[in-house]
This record gives sequence, structure tokens and C-alpha cells, in this order.
Amino acid sequence: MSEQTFPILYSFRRCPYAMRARMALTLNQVSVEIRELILKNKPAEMLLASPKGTVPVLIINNEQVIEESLEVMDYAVTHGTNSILKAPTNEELALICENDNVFKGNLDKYKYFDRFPQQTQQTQQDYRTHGEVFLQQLEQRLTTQDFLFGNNQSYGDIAIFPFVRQFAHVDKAWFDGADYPHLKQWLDNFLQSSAFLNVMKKIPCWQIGDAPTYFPLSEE
Ligand SMILES: N[C@@H](CCC(=O)N[C@@H](CS)C(=O)NCC(=O)O)C(=O)O
Repeated sequence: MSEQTFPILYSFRRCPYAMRARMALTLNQVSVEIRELILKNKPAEMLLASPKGTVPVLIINNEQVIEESLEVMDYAVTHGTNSILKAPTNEELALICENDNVFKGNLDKYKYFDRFPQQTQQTQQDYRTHGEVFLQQLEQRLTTQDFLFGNNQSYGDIAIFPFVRQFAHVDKAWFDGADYPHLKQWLDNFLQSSAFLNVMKKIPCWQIGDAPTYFPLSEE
């Protein structure tokens, strides 16, 4: 009998793209072997399979390489033993697209303000204000429903909340005082969920020869 081979997930704990992938794998119960890394020291094995060098990367049966976080989420949707997350609607995809292509840009400039060469007169607060356009849109949606696309969590919530978390953490005192009551409750709900606590458990960095670490981690 051949041994079961688990897909291999290269991941970095604090990366919001890797977080959305780990959340989807957890919620839909897809077991993988996880290989934690730090971005400054990516394993040669990962770069060989995915030269673009971003996480997450999911490798299935040593041949299929998935190197986009949304495609890892799609894999979880189609291969899970649970179907909590379903394929996204066009409305979900449109908001995710805005998250990934507009909000994330402002988030990076707000979070890593010192690292960006300043060609314009924009201040760090200006980038926060640009990012708030997206937060306001989310707050608006959450005023009439518990989640972004209705009263149940969906693919879209999972794809977006790790980025809102990162935005909130740039200046936690500011976020705590900001007027986004529904957004804060929505975010807290994810941050306190057992899935997220599991997803954020620390794992030692993987090295060749290590015994496999299976993910989701067993609850202990
Ligand atoms: N479009 C990619 C983006 C992934 C991405 O940019 N991940 C970051 C970490 S959060 C990364 O790996 N950056 C490479 C690096 O910093 O070396 C996806 O959705 O998976």
C-alpha cells in the first residue's frame, strides 16, 4: 500500500496571504505538511519549485505547484472534507481584488512608510486615510449584516480579514479609538476564533531532514 503523501505548504506565519491560505485549509479541513520559513531565508527546495519566491506555495504530489494564495484557497474549497468555505461569488472576487490591488498598496505604504522613497508630499497619515476608504466600505457592509457578504462567514471574509488585521496593528491605539464599531467586532470575531488561534501557533522554521509537521496542528 502506498503511503499517503500530503501536499506541502511553504508558509510564513505573519504573512497575510499565507494566513488566508492557512485559514481556508483549516476551515475546510485539508491536511498538509507545513514548512514554516522566514522571508530572508527561503529554502532552496521552495525556490526550485516556485522561483518567484513568494509565500504561500502549495505543492501537490511533487508536481502541481500553486503559488497564489487565492488559488490555495480554491484548492481548499475543492479538496476539503468540510465545505465551510464555498467558491467565491463575483461580488466577493471584486472586493478581494480591491483589497489585493488597492488597499494592500496603501497598507504597505502606511506600515512600511520609512522604507518607501518619498517622491510625493504624502505623510504616513495620508496613506492611512487612503486605506480608510476601504475600511469605510467594509464598515458600511457590516452595519446591516454580520459578515461582508451576509450573515455567514465566507471566502471573501477570510481572504480580506488578515489585511485589516495588519492595518489595525500598525497603530493599535489609533485603530482602537477609530469609529469602526462593526469592523472591529468582525475582526475580533476572527482573531478570537479557534481556527485563527491554531493558524497563528508558532512553528519552528523548517530545515531539510526535519520530521514533517502536519497542519492544521493538533489541538493540545
Ligand atoms: N500574490 C501573491 C502574493 C504573496 C506575497 O507577496 N507574499 C509575500 C509575503 S506576505 C512574500 O512572499 N514576499 C516575498 C519576499 O518578501 O521576499 C499571493 O497572493 O500569494
